[in-house]
Parts: sequence; structure tokens; C-alpha cells
Amino acid sequence: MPRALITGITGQDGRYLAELLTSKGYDVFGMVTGRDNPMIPRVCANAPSLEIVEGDLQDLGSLISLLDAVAPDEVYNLGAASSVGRSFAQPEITADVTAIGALRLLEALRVRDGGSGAVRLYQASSSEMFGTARVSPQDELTPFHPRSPYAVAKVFAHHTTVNYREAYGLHASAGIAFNHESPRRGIDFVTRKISIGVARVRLGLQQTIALGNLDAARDWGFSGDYVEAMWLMLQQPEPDDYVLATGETHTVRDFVEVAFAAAGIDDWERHVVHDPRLLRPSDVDVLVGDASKARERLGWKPRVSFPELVRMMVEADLEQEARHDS
Ligand code: G4F
Repeated sequence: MPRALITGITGQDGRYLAELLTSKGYDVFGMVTGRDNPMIPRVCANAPSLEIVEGDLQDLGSLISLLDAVAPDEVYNLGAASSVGRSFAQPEITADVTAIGALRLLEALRVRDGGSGAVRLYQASSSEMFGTARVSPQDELTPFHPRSPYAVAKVFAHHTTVNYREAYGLHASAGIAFNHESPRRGIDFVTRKISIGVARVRLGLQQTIALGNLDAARDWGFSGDYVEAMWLMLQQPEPDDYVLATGETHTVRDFVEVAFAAAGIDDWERHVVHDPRLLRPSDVDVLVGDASKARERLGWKPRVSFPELVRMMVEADLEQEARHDS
């Protein structure tokens, strides 16, 4: 049975990936920094054979010990301080976990396996790295212009992954994933904030949703589709980098409108208030990806459309909020 280690197991991608790998017969190990994490029972609920193990991207020794103990065939580095907004308030933690954390994991793999490439690594790179992109749509060759401490950290992690591949022969691939969402998304992110807010407005539990920049446009797909591409990348004989995207872009305003419509509310403007405190010191205006390479070489394409994604999230939150209220 192949063995996989996932960092960032409690995030939406970690959970969908653990379920996918379990269904493929893997032994799956999910890394947490401490066992008191309240997400652990929820993560294990849908992947009963998942084994929770301790390790920390901020501690090289713990990563070396963990690789020794788990002896994985594949490692998925999904762990990061992943809120772009919060990275402005916590730039140092962001850099340590997201940038140096990826370096530590690469070092642990290098020390353990040298250049054998026996262990395959997936690095979660991000479309945020493109930032103020001069080219649209963005592909694997588009230059980076990061606009947040988070994005700067991801650029470091991305280049370091490529460097370890070239310098030491590691089988290390990076997925430059555009925004991907799901009912499991954390409420720090705008899509889930909107879907929960819409559900609560529909149920009469709140009147308004406070939002910042409504004009930002993102290429939003479904997390469950994106983890399939992560797995496919590690099945390739040669490591490489791939953009993962839907090729469509929508504004935050579009998301709000479609979400309210999914809950049967047409006059959404009455329920949205602008809060300037939610604006970022620098934001990314528009992102849209070209995933031709992933389509041609991996045979991957996202299945869930933008309206289906929004509806899925709103319906899940309507159910959840109605349960909490009863
Ligand atoms: O949902 P967001 O916080 O996602 P963002 O910044 O695009 O980053 C996400 O996607 C990246 C690419 O995959 C990941 F690397 C990253 O880890 C994360 O998953 O914000 C989207 C847009 C921004 O322009 C933000 O300014 O929504 C705008 N926005 C408007 N009001 C808001 C809000 N964002 C948040 N989080 N909360 C608001 O109230």
C-alpha cells in the first residue's frame, strides 16, 4: 500500500485529499502540530483510516523524525499560514510557516533521501504569487509580482521547491492553484463568509454582511476537484509545475449576487455593508488562470462550475445554520 503524508490536514484541501487517497487504498498520515486541535474529530470522520501524527513546519527536527516514522512514498505540503488578510498583521509567522516551513520540509527530504527522488513531494503554490499580473490569463511562465506577505512567502517556497528539484534531483512538483473553495472552507475567506452570511440572513439570524473590496476578481473552483490534480501530479514520472484553474473569473460582487439568489433573495444590496477596515494595504485586482498544461499532460479539468460551487456552499450553510438554530 502506498503511504502518503499530508501537512495542513485540517484545511479543506487536506480533508478532501485524505478522502481521495484513502479511496485509492493509501495509508494516509495527517500532520498536526498538537493533538488538542478541535478540527481533528471532524477530519477523521470521513476518513476513518487516517492516522493523525505530530510534526511542525516550524521545527526541522520534528519533520526529519516524522519522515523516519511514517516512511511516506508521497508528501503533500498543504500546510501554511493561509489567510492573505492576516498575513499583513503577522508577516513574520507567515514567512516562518509558509516560506521557511517549505524549506525545512525540502531539507528534511534532502537529508533523508538525498537525490534519489524516492519520495515524491507536492508543494501547494498559489495564484497569489502572480499578484499584479501583467499577462492575462496567467500560466506557468507568467512572472510573479506578489502583493502580500503571504504571497511573498509562497514565491520563496515555490522557487525553493524548483531549486531543490534542479539542485538535488528531488521529485518535487508545485501546483500553482487558483482560489478553490468548498463548504469546508474556513470563515476567514470571503466565499465562506458570504455563504454563511447569506444563510443567516435567509434564516433571519442576521441582517447584513460586512465586506471589503467587492471589485476584486478571482478564478474560483471547487477544492475537491483540485486535490485530484495534486495526486495526478505526483503520478507523473517527472516532477513539474502546473497551473490549476477554471479559466473563468468573477468579482466578489458576482459571488454575493449569485449566493443571495441561491437563497431566494434578489435585493442583495440591502444586506451588504461596506467596511473599510476589511480593505487590505495592497490587494490583487484580477486573477484568471490558464490550466492548458494540466489539461494536456495530466488529463485534469475542474468539474464544478462557478454557479454550482456557490449553490453548494449556500445550501450546505443553510442546512448547518438551520441545525444550529433549532
Ligand atoms: O477569500 P480571500 O481571503 O482569498 P485570497 O486573498 O484570494 O486568497 C485565497 O486564495 C489563494 C489562491 O488560491 C490562496 F493562496 C490563499 O491562501 C487563499 O486561499 O479574498 C478574496 C478577495 C480579496 O480581494 C479580498 O480583499 O476578497 C476580498 N474581500 C472582500 N471582503 C474579502 C472580504 N476577503 C476576506 N477574506 N474577507 C472579507 O470580508
